Amino acid sequence: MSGQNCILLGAPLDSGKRRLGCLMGPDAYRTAGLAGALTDLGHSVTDRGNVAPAPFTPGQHPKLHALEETIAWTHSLAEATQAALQDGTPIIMGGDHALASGTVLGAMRHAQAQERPLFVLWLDAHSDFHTPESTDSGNLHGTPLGYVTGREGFDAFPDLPYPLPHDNIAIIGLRSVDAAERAALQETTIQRVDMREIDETGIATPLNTFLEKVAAANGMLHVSLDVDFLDPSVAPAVGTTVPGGATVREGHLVMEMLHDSGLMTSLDLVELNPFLDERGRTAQLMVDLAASAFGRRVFDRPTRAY
Ligand code: B3U
Ligand code: MN
Ligand code: MN
Repeated sequence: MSGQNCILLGAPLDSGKRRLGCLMGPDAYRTAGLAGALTDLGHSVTDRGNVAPAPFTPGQHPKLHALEETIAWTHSLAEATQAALQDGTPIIMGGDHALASGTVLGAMRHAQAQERPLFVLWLDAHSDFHTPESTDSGNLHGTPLGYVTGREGFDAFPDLPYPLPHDNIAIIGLRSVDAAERAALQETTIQRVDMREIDETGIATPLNTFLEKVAAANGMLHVSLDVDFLDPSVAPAVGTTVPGGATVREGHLVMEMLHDSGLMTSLDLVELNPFLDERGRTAQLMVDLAASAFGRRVFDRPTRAY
């Protein structure tokens, strides 16, 4: 594959939960050398700097944390992502996972304009499928998949052009799903891959199933990589660590397969909290994973046709 136009967007959104630090994420990715890693692979890279939230007035909500700020980010990130998709492959440097309400919305708008379906691959220990009603924590980083699929209670958020179909979503890495999410998810056709399935079949099998579906539909593919997809022993810089996560090797395999598929059209890197990192190792691992998704490999091999 020839060089891509990689567009870096900083999204220092820290409003999706109470523990602060993800606002330092974009600069940690810059410091860890994300742009250089992509340039070395033959891509052209433009860093558009950091996005800012749309103007907002903070309010008080009995349960939801920083609702107005998160909605303001959803507006601005949707616009920035949609604009970047017109020029290349956006890589959104978060920021916590609440940012994906904006980036997926932008990707949905872009895909609709292209008359192509959008697919979403969610790499995460959590399912992030809550609604503002069902969340116990009140943390909106637990709600973006609920929002983009058109669940109820998101009236104050930007209108969706259409609800993202459940058939177009896969969540891989699951090991922390709240009871309300579990009940709701089981009513859907979202492809739900927990760690048990990964242990039983290997991670490539369910990923191939999903990528084949994306390819058959000529879909666009937004990938949202949460740091906690990875095991905390290798990726400690995240507020919500859950033991038993993906290994470094599983992470790279997913990214290499995404590259070989040629299907990924946008990528979120979310939940990195540099304040919790150990000498930058989590930031560095996330940069290395992104490099694998853009073609870094040990040896060339015949690519699989999807
Ligand atoms: N499901 C819990 C925990 C959580 C979701 N996403 C993260 N943590 N990172 C919640 O608060 O909604
Ligand atoms: Mn998440
Ligand atoms: Mn998570």
